[in-house]
Amino acid sequence: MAQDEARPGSGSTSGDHGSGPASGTVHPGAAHEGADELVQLIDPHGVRHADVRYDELVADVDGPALRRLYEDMVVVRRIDAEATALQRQGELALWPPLLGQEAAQIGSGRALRADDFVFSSYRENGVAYCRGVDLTDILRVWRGNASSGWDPYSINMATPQVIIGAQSLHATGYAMGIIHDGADSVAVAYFGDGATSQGDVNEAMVFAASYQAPVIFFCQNNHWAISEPVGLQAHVPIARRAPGFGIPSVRVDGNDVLACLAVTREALARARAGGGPTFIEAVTYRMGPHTTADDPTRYRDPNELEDWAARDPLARLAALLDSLGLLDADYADSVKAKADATAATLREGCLAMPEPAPSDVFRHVYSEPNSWLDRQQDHYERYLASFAQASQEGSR
Ligand SMILES: Cc1ncc(C[n+]2csc(CCOP(=O)(O)OP(=O)(O)O)c2C)c(N)n1
Ligand SMILES: [Mg+2]
Repeated sequence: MAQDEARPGSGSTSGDHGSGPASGTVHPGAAHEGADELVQLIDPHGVRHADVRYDELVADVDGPALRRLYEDMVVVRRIDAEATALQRQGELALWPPLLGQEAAQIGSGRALRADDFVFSSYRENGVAYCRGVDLTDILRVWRGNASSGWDPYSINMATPQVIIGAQSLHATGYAMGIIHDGADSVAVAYFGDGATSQGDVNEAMVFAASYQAPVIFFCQNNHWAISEPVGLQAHVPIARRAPGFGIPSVRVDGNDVLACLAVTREALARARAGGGPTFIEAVTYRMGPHTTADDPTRYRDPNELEDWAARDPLARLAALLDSLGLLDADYADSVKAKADATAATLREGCLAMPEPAPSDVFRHVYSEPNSWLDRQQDHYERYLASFAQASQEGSR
């Protein structure tokens, strides 16, 4: 099956993942039949399906917990919309929207422990939210005010990696360090479908398998790498690649927050128990542009977007909550108010960010003084000062 045909709802949605490889988990060396199926616990209509294998992994997710996942997704979507608006208003240079990928990010992000460590790309603002990032920090780089956003150790999440796939090596190296420390935390690398064509991701998988490193490769297959459809670079489901490296993999409905939580918990438990890496392919869809500098109407069939809008991750959880009597008007209003208040905080933080001095660009390049850089800074400051001098002379 070509990648672009492999969508939630196109395979079995019976949810019976209890029997060997047909569970959706690809074991190294296993036959591929059934491996392309998606783990799905909540279907696009909001119907919860029983699952022999994964139900027990989310047995604690009761009504209030489902509501918390819903709130997270609503708030993260609102943050994303506000940041997109800030860019359109000229307050940010660029923004990479995550619209449509909320379930993949919240489901996996909420599975993690505080001492796990995340290495992400630029689109995982929903994961950063789960890690407890200060909202202003996610905007600093996009406003052009800083070279980096936050202290990675403050939330155990590295700042976003823009070099496609590089963070998979960082995560694997960190995970090898976890083994040396004798700890039971886990490193998680988030990357996209396009990143799986990068050497870095493939090299990371070789090392992760060789060292049985406690790392999760969490691939959000959002069907596009800028304007390249996933089917161009992956003629088979991406999850099939990992078993070739000796890494078990699973395909999950990336628009189903509960299923994403379940498969991530399973992978975390495997890693903590010394079982090594897992590759998760979360099949989702980038409903917005690649970034605010992109116009997807130039390369994307509008019908495709319409198909995926019908599988919206928030709408299906809302439908499930509604069927459980957990989405009354008062509650819906309170969630909206929380999302609006969060967006207001984001906007305030953005507008109140202090402008950096031009010479700040030289700070944080090296941890120790560097005479070569000091000389450059000196030249640059004299160059800037020459403008002030010239304007003074001109006004005389
Ligand atoms: C090493 C490298 N090559 C090329 C680019 C340019 N680039 C930026 S985003 C992107 C597409 C990435 O697609 P994917 O991995 O699917 O992630 P998504 O943007 O869909 O989340 C490319 C090629 C880059 N940043 N780094
Ligand atoms: Mg992609």
